[in-house]
Amino acid sequence: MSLLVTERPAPHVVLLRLDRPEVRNALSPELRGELRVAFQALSADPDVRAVVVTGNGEAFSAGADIRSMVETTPGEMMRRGDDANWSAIRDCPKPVIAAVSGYALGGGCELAMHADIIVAAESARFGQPEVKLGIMPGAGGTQRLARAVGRHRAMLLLLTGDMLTAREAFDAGLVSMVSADGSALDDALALASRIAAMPPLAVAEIKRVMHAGLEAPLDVALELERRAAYLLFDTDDKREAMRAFVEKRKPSFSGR
Ligand code: CO8
Repeated sequence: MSLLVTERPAPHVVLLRLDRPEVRNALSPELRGELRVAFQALSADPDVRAVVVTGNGEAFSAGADIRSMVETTPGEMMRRGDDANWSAIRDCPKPVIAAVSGYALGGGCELAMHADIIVAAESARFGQPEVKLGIMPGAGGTQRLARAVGRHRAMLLLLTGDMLTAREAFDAGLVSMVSADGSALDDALALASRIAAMPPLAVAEIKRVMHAGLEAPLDVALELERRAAYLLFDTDDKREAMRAFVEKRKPSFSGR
C-alpha cells in the first residue's frame, strides 16, 4: 500500500500527501523511497509546474521513523543511501510548497525546509528534537535552519529540541505565510495554481539562480542572476507578457 498519495488537484499542480497518520507521518525508509520516486517523476514531467507537499491536520511529519532506527548501526545507515532520497527533492527544478499543519519535527522539519515556500497553519509547530534522542539532524537541519533563522536562534532550537509556533517561525523567517487552521492546504494549492500560471521558464530560472547563488560569493551570484535574466529575454513568454501588458490584455503563455 502506498504511503504517499499523489493527486492532480489543479492544472499543472501536483499534490503529494504523506499518508501514515497512525505514526504522525513518520518518515520510514519506505516513505522516503516513495518521495524519491515521486519527485524524480514530477521533475521530469513537463506538465508539472508546481508541487505541494502536505501531511494531515495532526502532523506534516514527526520526522524519521524512530522505531526503524532503535537498533540501526552506522553501516546500515550508510547502506540505506538516504541522501539519494533527499537529493531527489533538493534537485527538483519545479517550485515546491510545503503546506504544514500540526507537527513538523526532525526530518519532518527538514522536509519542510526542502520546500521553496512554507505555508503553515496557525497551530503548526516546527522543531529539531533529535538531540533528545542522542542523535542530530542529518538532512540539513543544522544548516538550513541556521540559514533560515540565523545561527543563534537555530542553535537554541537544535540544542534544546524546543519547538517554534507558526507565528514564531514566520517572524524568524522560516515560514513564508501563516494560514488559519484548516486553510493551509487550500492556501498552498491556491499559491501553487498562481505560480503554475506564470511563465515556466522564468519560474525555473528564478528558483535555479536563487539556490545556486545563495551558496556562492555575492559577485558570482550576481553574475549568475544577470546571465539568467538576459537569457529570459529570448523566450516567447517574455515577448507575450510584455506585449500583453502594452496592449492591455491577458497574456497567454506557451512555456517556450
Ligand atoms: N517515529 C515513529 N513513530 C512516531 C514518531 C516518529 N518520529 N512520532 C510519533 N510516532 C508515533 C507514536 O509512537 C505513536 O504511536 P502509538 O500510537 O503506536 O503509540 C503515534 O505516532 C502517535 O504519537 P503520540 O501519541 O506521541 O502523539 P502526540 O500527538 O501526543 O505527540 C509528537 C506527537 C509530538 C509528534 C510526538 O509523537 C513526538 O514527539 N514524536 C517524535 C518526534 C521526534 O523526535 N522526531 C525526530 C525523529 S529523528 C529525525 O527525524 C532525524 C533523524 C536523523 C538521522 C540521521 C540521518 C543521517
